[in-house]
Amino acid sequence: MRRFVIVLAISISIMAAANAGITNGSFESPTYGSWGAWQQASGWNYMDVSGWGGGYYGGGPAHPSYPAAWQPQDGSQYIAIRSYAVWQTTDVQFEAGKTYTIGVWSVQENPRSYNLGINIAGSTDPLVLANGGDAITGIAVEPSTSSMGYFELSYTATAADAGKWVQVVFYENPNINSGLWLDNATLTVIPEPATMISLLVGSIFLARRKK
Ligand SMILES: [Ca+2]
Repeated sequence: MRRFVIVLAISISIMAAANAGITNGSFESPTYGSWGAWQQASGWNYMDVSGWGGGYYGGGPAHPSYPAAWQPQDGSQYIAIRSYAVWQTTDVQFEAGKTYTIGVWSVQENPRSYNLGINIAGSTDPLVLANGGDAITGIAVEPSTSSMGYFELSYTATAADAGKWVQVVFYENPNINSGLWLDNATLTVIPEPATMISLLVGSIFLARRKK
């Protein structure tokens, strides 16, 4: 039984691989000595979504004048955006039937609804972001102003998505224009139910054989 539990635990961890494919999801690289405007996190692309050039982004350890609630959730660094999007193409390609969950931690400057946008996009070209119109799915949520909270968006790929590169996008709604802090972005991939069942059956079989 103990062996079965161990094998089962390993199987489950293989089934749900957190952070698969996201580069620098915790915004820890490069290491900055202090918070700075226009400091970028490696692996991420920054895009002005305001259309009026009045946005902002920054990154690094928490600014000394930020309140206690606005601190990194994971590690020692995080980023801020206002009227900007940050996005990246992961090294994961969609497979039909698998479910893709993007998670991120966020806190915002002012209480504004629909301020944090999370999109999942898919490109046939790993170097190009499908623009907003090509987002496969998206949500907009309202982070707390008093503490970092976790938000996520899930999507199950169809046959039409298969082979496209999974792209993750976070943006601050340019019609709202209130600062957002972000940390600890993750991508979790869950196989379709049939695959999960066969993995479970395989685990049971292995555990029995080893008795
Ligand atoms: Ca971090």
